[in-house]
Amino acid sequence: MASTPRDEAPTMFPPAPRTAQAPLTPTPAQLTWQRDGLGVFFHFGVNTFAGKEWSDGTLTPESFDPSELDADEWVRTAQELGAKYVVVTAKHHDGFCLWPTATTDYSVASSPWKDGRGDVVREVADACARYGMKLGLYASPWDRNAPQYEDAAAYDEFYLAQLRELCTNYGQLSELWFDGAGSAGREYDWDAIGALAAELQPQAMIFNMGPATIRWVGNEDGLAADPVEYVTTSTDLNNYDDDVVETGEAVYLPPECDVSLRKGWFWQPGEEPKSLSHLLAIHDRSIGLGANLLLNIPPDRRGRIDPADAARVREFAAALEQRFGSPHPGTLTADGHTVRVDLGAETDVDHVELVERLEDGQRVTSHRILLEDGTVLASGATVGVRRIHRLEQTVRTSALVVELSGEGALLEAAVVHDATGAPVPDSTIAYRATTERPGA
Ligand code: FUL
Repeated sequence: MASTPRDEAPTMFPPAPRTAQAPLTPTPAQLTWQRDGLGVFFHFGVNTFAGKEWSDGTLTPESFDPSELDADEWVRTAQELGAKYVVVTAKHHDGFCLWPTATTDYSVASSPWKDGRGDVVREVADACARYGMKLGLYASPWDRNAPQYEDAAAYDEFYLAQLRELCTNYGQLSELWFDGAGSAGREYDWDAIGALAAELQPQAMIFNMGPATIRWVGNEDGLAADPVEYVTTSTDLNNYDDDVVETGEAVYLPPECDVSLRKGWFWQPGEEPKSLSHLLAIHDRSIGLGANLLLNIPPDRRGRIDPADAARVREFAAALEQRFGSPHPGTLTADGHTVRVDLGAETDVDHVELVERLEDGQRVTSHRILLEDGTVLASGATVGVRRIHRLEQTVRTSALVVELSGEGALLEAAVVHDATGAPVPDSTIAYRATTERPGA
């Protein structure tokens, strides 16, 4: 995997080797993406109409016919949850394209939807523009419809042409989502793909493959491992194989946790959204640990958000608002690795959120939060772009002390919350997403 210089748009050139004493630093675009924190995934395509998670490229385009597709509703739902970006499955493994591509007939142009004149990617891009939402696109490298897939050179050319359309026609993209599923053992022309992305979408994050700038967290449960480290030398390829992609050298590659609101990625009749307490736990163990969260809310066969999902998302948004909607920022005074957080007045505190200064790299290796009398309220390892501690009990205080370890460790902010009466996360999530390959 190639990587990018830290302070410019991604290019094809790997950075100079770094030493352990000089932590890798994020590009401004990586930092912006990390600060955005929350995204919403939309899995939609021929699978939606067949009740399938994967299909093999033989489902007829005739089946794709959403009766009331409402991209504004998709994006509004994401916005109401506080998401800053959305990612749409422009092409899933089946190869069906949600935009009228010139590269294949296997697309919306061959469907009855809008008499073949529709473009789902355009509708979502336009809705994003209306709502001030950033747009990311998922385009599966594994393509089970393309006849040229077995011919690597021919497929590379075909896939590049698809990516060129997507990177040219839909405005600025925040993320190109390269799913490694089905691609174990297959090499694509990442040099050319990276060059295309650098030329046409230099600000877009590259998810997990090729010249990646962000990585997959390694599971589809939406849960990051603690500590969340941004510098790594490897990333897992996909949910179904054990393949690990070695980066060859240490790279700054922050993780994104993807998880579906429902059991499956595509809308299926009879599935239910996850419980509120489960979603809150996912929030705390992704965003709360300094990773990004990409929550999938799959549109149904009408092209609308299922009412049960919409209701659960509203509950989730309301609970997050109750927990974190009235932040109380502290004033920081640092003395070496000890930071005093002045709250200005006696305040009820049951959550503490720390923000590390990351421009010079992730430096904090461990931290503790204390009262001024030395009582330890919380402790942990990394802080990163945000670290949220839910305290065992509410304390009333006008100041906190944060002790940091790590060379050059600095806090940018400390914010406290009083979430009295708010719904609480499930601390014992039993659910794990399947790692079985879905049948086609
Ligand atoms: C997986 C894919 O195989 C699923 O269908 C889904 O797209 C998920 C986000 O990635 O590995």
